[in-house]
Amino acid sequence: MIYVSEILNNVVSIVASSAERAGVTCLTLNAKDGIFQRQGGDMKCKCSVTTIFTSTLLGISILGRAVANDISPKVIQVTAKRFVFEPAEITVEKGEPVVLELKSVDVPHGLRIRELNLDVKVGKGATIQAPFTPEALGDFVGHCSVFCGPGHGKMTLIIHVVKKP
Ligand SMILES: [Cu+2]
Repeated sequence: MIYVSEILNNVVSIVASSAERAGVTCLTLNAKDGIFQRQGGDMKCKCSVTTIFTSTLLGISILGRAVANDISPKVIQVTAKRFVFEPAEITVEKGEPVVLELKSVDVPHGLRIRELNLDVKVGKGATIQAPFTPEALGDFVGHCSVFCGPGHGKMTLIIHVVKKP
């Protein structure tokens, strides 16, 4: 009986320690008296779980920051109203994704900038999101593309596309 439990104990120890190395679990089992018991595994287990938890949190926060800084597009809010865009000029970086959030506070308006492949319309009192990535350097003049009254022709938004610093 002792002999059998000795072998069993060794097997369990090997399994437990390889599992532990793999970071899966950290229970140390013992086949003493034919009953599996934890043997001093608790403290180690807590440490490992805390370490894994902390590393995971750290990883998520680093990843989150990377996403916020580098991957998610910059949102630029522009308001359209008879007969201006506010602000009337914005600056973006070449190759950097941007989301233009265009809001109309009165009548329907639009914005068209052929060179930047931008052509959107926004309904009365609505807000739309126009994602784009400027691929050319320069100053581009966008025009309102929905007739909105006598000053419609002068309603422009200038987009400056500059080099990334
Ligand atoms: Cu207009």
